[in-house]
Amino acid sequence: MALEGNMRINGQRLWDTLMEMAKIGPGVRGGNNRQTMTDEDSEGRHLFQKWCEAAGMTMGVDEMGTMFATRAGTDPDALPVYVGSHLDTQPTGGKYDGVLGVLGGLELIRTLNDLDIKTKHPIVVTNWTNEEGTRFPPAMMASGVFAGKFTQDWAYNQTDADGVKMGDELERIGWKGDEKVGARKMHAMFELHIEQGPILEVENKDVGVVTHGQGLNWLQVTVTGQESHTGSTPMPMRKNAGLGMAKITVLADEIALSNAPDAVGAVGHCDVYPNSRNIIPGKVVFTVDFRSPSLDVQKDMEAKFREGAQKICDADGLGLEIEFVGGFDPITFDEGCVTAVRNAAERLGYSHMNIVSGAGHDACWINAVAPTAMIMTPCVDGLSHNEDEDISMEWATAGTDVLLHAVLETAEIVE
Ligand code: HGY
Ligand code: MN
Ligand code: MN
Repeated sequence: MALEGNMRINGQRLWDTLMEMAKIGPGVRGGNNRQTMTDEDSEGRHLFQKWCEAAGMTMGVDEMGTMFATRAGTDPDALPVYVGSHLDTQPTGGKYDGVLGVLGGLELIRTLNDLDIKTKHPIVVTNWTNEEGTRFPPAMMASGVFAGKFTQDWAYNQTDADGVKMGDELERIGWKGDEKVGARKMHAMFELHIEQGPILEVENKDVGVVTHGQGLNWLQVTVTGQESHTGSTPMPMRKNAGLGMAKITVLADEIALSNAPDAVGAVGHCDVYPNSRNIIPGKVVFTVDFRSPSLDVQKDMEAKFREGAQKICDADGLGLEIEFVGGFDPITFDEGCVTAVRNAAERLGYSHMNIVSGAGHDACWINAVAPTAMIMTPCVDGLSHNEDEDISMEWATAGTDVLLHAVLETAEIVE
């Protein structure tokens, strides 16, 4: 059976499945708060496993809790083609970030069952643990361990704001599997994901053919001053760590803008101590997120930031510590897989364009150990990591149709 343009997924079933998952870990404004290693994360995992088993797949779980649902191929020795993304969300996340890639993979399997299509290579639908890295940094944690970028023990010992360890939470929610992380070998991997930016919608394209991913640096900054009374301490005597953070936040913005239009930078997290209305902050801990498609720019931004932050703190008599928390170099996806994605969009008649991923994804790490590519769908106003994140059923369907065809071209249909 050849790959035909009329082989398409069931868009309504995909949409209904997305809405069903969105009921787990609801946010406060219509999005989701299903953070990694929470009871809501576990509930979503159980629902995903139920759906996978109903579709005839067998579930494996590794020691980082990543879930691998397998549909057998006709050749048991053939390496599987992997799809998937992540079910964990930001604390004020949307319904589609990551989830579309996991449930789009499930829809692909449901469609193969409907069409009674067999493939030479097995197909595996994956839910990567802790892609967001917001509760337990860094982002793409489990896929990073899988690709050998972080050790498992280091990951287990990462703590959240309350000092709780990731490994302890993984045990508590009962999702620590027995498979050795990274033991699985892949024929290829495709990740479907919303763009999380405005380009595809502005360019009126159905599908993004992701050729590259920009690099990312997360730097944790600790500025120390002196706690003292906000009323009775004369201004010249103050060692205000909060003021230091404000100046360093502006510095990060200026460095990113000086590398426009591709580089970006922001402070997204900050903890002020003692965080009292009438005490000058004695310590502030915050994270700077720098990204660029160019490794040289990425390194230059970090160097300029370290130099500039030290100058600010020296001038204000403040202490400074900067710790590299996580990140990865810009990546180029596999030419063969990218071509399979482009062929799929052409065959299906979907408008498409090449695009560089602005966000980090599990595929960015898996690209280091297997031929990998990504498929992106537009999202409304380019908004993501916001409960108002929104996509259309048409966009979700087009992206998943392309995923179906790219995977079938790679997993080889058996007559
Ligand atoms: O930070 C990222 O780029 C991803 O959304 N975790
Ligand atoms: Mn994501
Ligand atoms: Mn995200």
